[in-house]
Amino acid sequence: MKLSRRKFLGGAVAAASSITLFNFNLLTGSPSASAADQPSEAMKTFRNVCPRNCYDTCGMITYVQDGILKKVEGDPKHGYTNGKLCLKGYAYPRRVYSPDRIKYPMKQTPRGSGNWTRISWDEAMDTIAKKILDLKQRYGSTLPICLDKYSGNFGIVHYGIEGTMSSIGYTTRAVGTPCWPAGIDAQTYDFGTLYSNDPEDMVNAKYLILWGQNAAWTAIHSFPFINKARERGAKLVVIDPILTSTASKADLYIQVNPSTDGALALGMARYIIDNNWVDWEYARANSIGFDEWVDYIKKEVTLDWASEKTGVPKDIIMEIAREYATAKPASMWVGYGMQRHTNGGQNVRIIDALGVMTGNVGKSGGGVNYGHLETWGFNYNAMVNAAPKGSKGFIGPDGKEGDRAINMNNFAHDVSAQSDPPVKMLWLACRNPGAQDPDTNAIEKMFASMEFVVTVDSFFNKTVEMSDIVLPATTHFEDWDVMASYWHYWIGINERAIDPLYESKSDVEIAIELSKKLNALEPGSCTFPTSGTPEEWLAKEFNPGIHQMLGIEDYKELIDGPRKANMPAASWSDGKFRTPSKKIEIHCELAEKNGLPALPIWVEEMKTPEKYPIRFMTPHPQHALHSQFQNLDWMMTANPEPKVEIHPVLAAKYGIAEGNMVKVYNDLGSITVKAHLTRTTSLNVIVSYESWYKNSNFNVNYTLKAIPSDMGKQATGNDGLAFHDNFVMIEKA
Ligand SMILES: Nc1nc2c(c(=O)[nH]1)N[C@H]1C(S)=C(S)[C@@H](COP(=O)(O)OP(=O)(O)OC[C@H]3O[C@@H](n4cnc5c(=O)[nH]c(N)nc54)[C@H](O)[C@@H]3O)O[C@H]1N2
Ligand SMILES: Nc1nc2c(c(=O)[nH]1)N[C@H]1C(S)=C(S)[C@@H](COP(=O)(O)OP(=O)(O)OC[C@H]3O[C@@H](n4cnc5c(=O)[nH]c(N)nc54)[C@H](O)[C@@H]3O)O[C@H]1N2
Ligand code: SF4
Ligand SMILES: [Mo]
Repeated sequence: MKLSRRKFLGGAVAAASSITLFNFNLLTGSPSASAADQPSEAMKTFRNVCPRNCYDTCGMITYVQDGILKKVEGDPKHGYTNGKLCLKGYAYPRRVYSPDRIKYPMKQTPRGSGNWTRISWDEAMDTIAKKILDLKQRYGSTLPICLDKYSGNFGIVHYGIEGTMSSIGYTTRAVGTPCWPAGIDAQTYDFGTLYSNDPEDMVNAKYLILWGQNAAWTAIHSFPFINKARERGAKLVVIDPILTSTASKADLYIQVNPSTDGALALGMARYIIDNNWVDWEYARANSIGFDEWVDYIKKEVTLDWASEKTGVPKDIIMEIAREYATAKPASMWVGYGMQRHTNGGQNVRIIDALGVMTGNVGKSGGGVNYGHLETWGFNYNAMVNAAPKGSKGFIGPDGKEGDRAINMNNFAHDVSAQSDPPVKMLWLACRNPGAQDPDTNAIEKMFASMEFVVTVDSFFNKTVEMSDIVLPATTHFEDWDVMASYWHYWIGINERAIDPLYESKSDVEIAIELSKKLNALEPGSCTFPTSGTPEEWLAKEFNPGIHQMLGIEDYKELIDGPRKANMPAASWSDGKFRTPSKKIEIHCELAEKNGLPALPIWVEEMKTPEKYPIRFMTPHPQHALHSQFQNLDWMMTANPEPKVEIHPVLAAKYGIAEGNMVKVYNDLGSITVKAHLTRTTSLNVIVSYESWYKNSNFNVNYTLKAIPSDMGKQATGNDGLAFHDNFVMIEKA
């Protein structure tokens, strides 16, 4: 029977009889047993951690009765998230028991038709394994198989997804990160790696600049620490082209022209030099090239130039320069939004240098804070699998045989560009390129050209719609895992609080199933272990280094509560920088070798094309984490539809009124979305928060070109994406 997606989902609701049985309460999210005559078990609690790609990585307490997840709360033992969650976190029961969850392995014939039928795990694995073996036989290697995994679930055991691929042979891999690569490279050039102060240490700041960072939405648990600093007298400055929720909380909001933050920081540096607020002793003792940079600023930078470039009045530049340089200690938090530009990495390097010049690096209450990976030293046991004997790989420029890397940030084009051998099969897990990647039309075309597509997910998202087979993924309440954060220093585990719902399996269990099937069909064709429970997989991730860092002897101690890594509050407080020179490299030869300026000098921003004079910014949404959460009923109540925010003066120019439908378009594609007129944005910038709404074609990425940012290659394999250098035209639809 041919079912439309809508019909199928309707059918799925009826199939979820276990939920209706429990009288799932729409308002509280607490399923209460309707069978009143049945004695209930006592409520049990479990420890979980939100595994999303979110700064906060919240500790959770999960309440379970009679095998049903009743509610989740913040874990009071988690010192950073402190017993609170965001709305998305509290909505987890709506996600776990969502009628829209993918419940069983399903196949779609033909792909894209909406004609889904339920199949058994055995049939799913048989079809997939036979396709893998067929491709290997036809092409002499598994290189036609391409994995795209990113941040749907950042749990350490989920690196088993990479393990699935390495265990079948050398494959094609999407490499890179859309989040933060330009800034990572900037900090790698400057300090040797990215390494930030403990965010709890923000309480010690006397002055705080949030630079292109929307913490009120994307890292809400930082606010108690920021507010504590303010109670102690600190001033909060927010620099953003949009008057965000975060900006609305600031003592001073600075509406900077997009992509000109480097000019603002250079203007500040000039004023700091002119007034001799420079911490010469710190800068000269700890860095190389500092005087050369000061000479550049004296020669090339004026306050008038900085003001004109950035749109920030001169007296404001002087005010923040003076305050930042003299507050001691002053903290900067550089967000990922501001580096999503063609000069984004360079702008971060200039901001880094501003921190060095004022002696704010290596200090409690200071730092140029961006993120860190200091607590991620797990074994990645599920990821490490030798390719089967005799596997043929891709010979890289270094002559070594291995996987073939392609650019995650230009996925559609890079997959299509492969010819020797071509990519024929995609495996997607924790990844939704149909919604999240640039150039959605190119993504759709590329998917259509594939022989076979497998997606592992929990919801029928845009990528699943373009797949042949979908496998149902467990949620983190149904699985064991361990979670680290790229922002705070806490680590916690996910207990299996409830049994996997329906026929869902975790990503490592899927790898086990695939290995069994492949080895049955062709012995030796897959090296992934064919046994192991999820908890055993978790246990294998720990090592003495992690134990010591957390002050534990066994991972089970994390069931009593998350632990904080034993590390200094201030990054770089030991002055041991990880650059080749062991100093902060204001003059960086590695950057120069990579074709970038050696010094943190101004690099021009991308110019607005004449045909498309409006910048279309698409930052991260409040009620979604990319394509996750916004599809849930609670989120639809909180935020029922997408909007494009337009300044009233710009709207008037195009005859657009509040609530009108607006076509936003450029050479690449178009979207039609409802206008919201607001002065929170500037005259030539419109804003739509990227997100996936259920039953909606809204997807900002139809208009987004895959323009690279300036940095990222050095540390992450590929340059980042200039998401916010996207230009469009608008008209009333
Ligand atoms: N609620 C929620 N939380 C999230 C996410 C989510 O989707 N939803 N995503 C998570 C992920 S994966 C990431 S990478 C992080 C991202 O975390 P953030 O960096 O906070 O998020 P963004 O919204 O991408 O960008 C932050 C701000 O940068 C601004 N910006 C853009 N261009 C410029 C510029 O040129 N200069 C300046 N000064 N500002 C600029 C944007 O207007 C935006 O307000 O958040 C994580 N947390
Ligand atoms: N226009 C625009 N586009 C952007 C951005 C932007 O600022 N503007 N931001 C970019 C950034 S920073 C990021 S990080 C990317 C995010 O891109 P993605 O990582 O693709 O985004 P998500 O929507 O978080 O997750 C992808 C999928 O993982 C699934 N998933 C969750 N848990 C599991 C699991 O345990 N197993 C499996 N197999 N699947 C699971 C989810 O259901 C979801 O469908 O988007 C990028 N795209
Ligand atoms: S999405 Fe972020 S803030 Fe919300 S519960 Fe998860 S980790 Fe916490
Ligand atoms: Mo991200």
